[in-house]
Amino acid sequence: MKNLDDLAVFGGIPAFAEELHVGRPNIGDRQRLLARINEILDRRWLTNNGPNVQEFERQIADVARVKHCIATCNATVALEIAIRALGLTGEVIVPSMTFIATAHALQWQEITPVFCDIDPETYTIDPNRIEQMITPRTTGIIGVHLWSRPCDLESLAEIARRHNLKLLYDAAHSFACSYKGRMIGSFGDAEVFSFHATKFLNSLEGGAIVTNDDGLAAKTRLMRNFGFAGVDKVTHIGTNGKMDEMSAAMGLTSLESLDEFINTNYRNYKRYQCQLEKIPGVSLIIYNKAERNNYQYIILEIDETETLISRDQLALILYMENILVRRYFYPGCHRMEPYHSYYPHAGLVLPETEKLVQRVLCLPTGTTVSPADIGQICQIIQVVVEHGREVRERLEKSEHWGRFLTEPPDHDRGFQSDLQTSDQLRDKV
Ligand code: T4K
Repeated sequence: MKNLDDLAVFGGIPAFAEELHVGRPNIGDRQRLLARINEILDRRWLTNNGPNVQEFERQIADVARVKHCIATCNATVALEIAIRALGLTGEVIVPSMTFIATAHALQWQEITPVFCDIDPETYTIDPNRIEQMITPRTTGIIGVHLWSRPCDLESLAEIARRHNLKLLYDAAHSFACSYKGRMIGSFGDAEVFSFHATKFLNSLEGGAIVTNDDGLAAKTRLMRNFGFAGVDKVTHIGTNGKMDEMSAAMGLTSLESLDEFINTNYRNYKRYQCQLEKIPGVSLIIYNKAERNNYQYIILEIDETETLISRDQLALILYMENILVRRYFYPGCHRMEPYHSYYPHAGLVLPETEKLVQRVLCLPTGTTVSPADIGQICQIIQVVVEHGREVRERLEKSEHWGRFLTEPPDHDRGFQSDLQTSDQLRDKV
């Protein structure tokens, strides 16, 4: 791609014949997976704490260097169970800059999520703003290790201790990451991982509660299985949060390729970084090289004052090229329902969140994305930014952008829409 007329948004052919997704699942050794599935079928033990789930729990606990792992059907249910097991009620302080599941897991149990702003450096919950949000109804804090970068764990622990609050971490993005040399998984009262298909290590659907607290582990185990403490004996309110054997088989197979997945993500990250660093106004979020990380999110920040085109304009251009970027986590939980109706002015106390959700774009990575793909993506970004002013002017006169503005998406799913090809996108946008 050399000039602007080659861009699909201006009538060129999309750079990719097939869509490039953010969150395309990594698949480990297919034969190993199929062998496991055959064993499951032969054994006729499909769920309810089967051998694959038990082994998966052992291995996850081992990687995270934590005493207990309770595997679940997904991370949202894991959060709900952990929240209930910790006895959270009333109000819980959470960042708005997270996937909606973090807030919903509270609201689902009629607990009010109180949205706290993020630190402008780390993009995780800002410890300096938490104390002013604590009320007599506050029972806990949920920190989110956003895009796998850890929260300020010492400060949060100190605030929780001082105010006698429970401390839970949404570590959905952070499996196999470390903080000051210690693996994520054993901080706070408990942490929750996600092994959803879009995560670098997946079990189809899946999640886990991890903790060093024996009592909490025993309680969450009961709660995951309707509260059964034995046949015909229920000792707790519970739900059905169990992981099934097929999911655990996928999880175990994925674990065998853990290093390969991380190496590929790292290679992709470095490739993006190397090609983007020469383009003014765009940068990738930085990961601390001294720590272990999974590099599963490639987060591009756009400084519109330099690029002259906005994040949304760049997103539209890339989308038209069949590069299905995402605006994670636009527009912030506080602007989604029911929270927006409950607290229409929440944005006033979330200035850093409001800024960040306008600046970031998540780019494709994982084992299905090749170095050549990354080269092409970066080249498009480079051409667009080099001609930022002209692109903006042409785009703003174009039907695509006009229609995009008159039918604005009300959240990211609306932006992504259900479109499959750039032709359909052209029709729609
Ligand atoms: N806390 C945090 C901080 C989280 O980020 C998440 C989940 C949770 C809690 C809850 O975890 P789980 O309960 O899900 O275990 C996706 C994932 O569904 C979600 O797990 C993830 N975070 C979130 C960041 O991303 P969507 O709504 O963006 O998914 P969707 O369907 O639009 O797919 C994303 C992209 O991946 C698309 O381009 C399509 C592609 N894809 C997706 C699937 C499922 C594939 O290519 N193949 C697939 O099988 O939420």
